[in-house]
Amino acid sequence: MALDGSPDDTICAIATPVGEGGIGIVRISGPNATDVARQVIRFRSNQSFQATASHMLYTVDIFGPPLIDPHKDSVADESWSHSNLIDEGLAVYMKGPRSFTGEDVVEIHCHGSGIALKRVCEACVAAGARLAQPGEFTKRAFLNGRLDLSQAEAVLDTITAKSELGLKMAQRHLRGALGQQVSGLRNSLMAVLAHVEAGIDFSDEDISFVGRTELIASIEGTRMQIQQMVSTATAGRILREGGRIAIVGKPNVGKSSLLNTLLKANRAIVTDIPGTTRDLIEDSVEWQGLRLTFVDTAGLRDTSDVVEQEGIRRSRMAQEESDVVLHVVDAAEVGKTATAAFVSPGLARHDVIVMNKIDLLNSGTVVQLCETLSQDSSHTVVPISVRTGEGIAELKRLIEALFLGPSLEANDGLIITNLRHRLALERAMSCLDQALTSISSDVQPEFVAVDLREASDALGEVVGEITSDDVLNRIFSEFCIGK
Ligand SMILES: Nc1nc2c(ncn2[C@@H]2O[C@H](COP(=O)(O)OP(=O)(O)O)[C@@H](O)[C@H]2O)c(=O)[nH]1
Ligand SMILES: [Mg+2]
Repeated sequence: MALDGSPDDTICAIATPVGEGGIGIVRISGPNATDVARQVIRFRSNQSFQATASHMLYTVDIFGPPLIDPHKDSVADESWSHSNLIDEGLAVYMKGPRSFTGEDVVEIHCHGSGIALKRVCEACVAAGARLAQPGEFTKRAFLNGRLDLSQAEAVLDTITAKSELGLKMAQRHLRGALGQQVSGLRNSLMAVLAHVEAGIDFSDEDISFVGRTELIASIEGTRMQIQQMVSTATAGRILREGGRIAIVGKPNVGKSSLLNTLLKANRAIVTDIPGTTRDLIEDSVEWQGLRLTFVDTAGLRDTSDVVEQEGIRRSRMAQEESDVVLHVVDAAEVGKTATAAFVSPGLARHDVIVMNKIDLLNSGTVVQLCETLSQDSSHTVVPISVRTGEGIAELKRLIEALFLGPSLEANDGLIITNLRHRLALERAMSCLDQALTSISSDVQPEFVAVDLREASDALGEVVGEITSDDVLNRIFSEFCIGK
């Protein structure tokens, strides 16, 4: 949705979720916020907005749209009768710039009734406010310099957080940690750029303001820091959206049993009949603040059953769409045949081989099979028994480590969770690469300056110092109305 409408308008919206709740809040922001509110609420204590202290809560009666007296052509005082009463509640006035948007803000808190809130909003519109567009409050906060763009996006991430860790990261971004890091990098690039440009200006006099080695070292240093940030992006996406783990393997190896154990629920049917699971079965759990979705799949085998064939096709798809794949094999079977038969060609970097049913073998054999299988496949092999529970804790720890381990420690725990940020950082990196190539092939400093400026602009986009209206509109239209 386009965010037209003048920034000088006073806007209003229901700020709490749809549905019934203890309380609901209508937020009004803009130059006429108090004028609008004055027509909708009456202070119980006979106060007025001029006299009320900012950032205090007051008990109020809330009234519907004022009736116009046709003879007087103005708001009739008697019309503030009880027939117009919507609800009683509280009002708070936050005088700009000490408010979320930086403008004058009034919040009207009433009971969380959908009807009451809608009527309060209508009353505000009748009193001269306009309904806010999605994200318009946050957009104003950004335009008024209350938040940088990465912080504004963190507001959305906070609202939509899917896990505790996702919330924690959104909060770090909201407090400006990412903005500070990126601005710091941008400032150091600008300093380098200034030197290069000074070098250009004085080139006739052949004065080199910054030594070549120094220049290269400085650009490489910045590039490395950006790369470190980019390397956290996969973990960031998983924090935001959660991770997907597919459980695949031949029929009857214990995939569904494993799913049930990991979910601690009897989600999938388990039988000793091969081909029991024919469709994808998935469910999510939260571990260590991380939301993980496990997908149980149909066993992979040649079959003439069309339903099972479709199930197998879906297994392959689930495998492709997952971040991690658990390849389950039956320990007793591994013992019988050459291990090569168990190393599926579809093994990807993060995949794990899970050797189930180790309760059927003695522990010496298990250790030996694990070693051979992991050597032949160059993958981690985790021996487990769903039946006895052996190895399950180790498997869980491994999965957690795969998702969060290295990236959480990189970059001081600050993680890139937003695709837009990642793309901008990658662009900055490739501009710096270009600059480094230019320097090493001795091209004119002017070209180096262009690349450095582009890199610095790309960083500026992350915090919103350099951003087009289109981009802003796209970002804020993702918000809900009232935010
Ligand atoms: N001995 C033993 N049997 C298991 C174990 N895990 C699963 N099974 C059995 O193996 C059979 C197939 O299990 P299921 O989960 O349906 O396998 P799927 O076809 O891969 O989904 C069932 O009879 C399970 O009870 C295990 O750790 N040890
Ligand atoms: Mg199954």
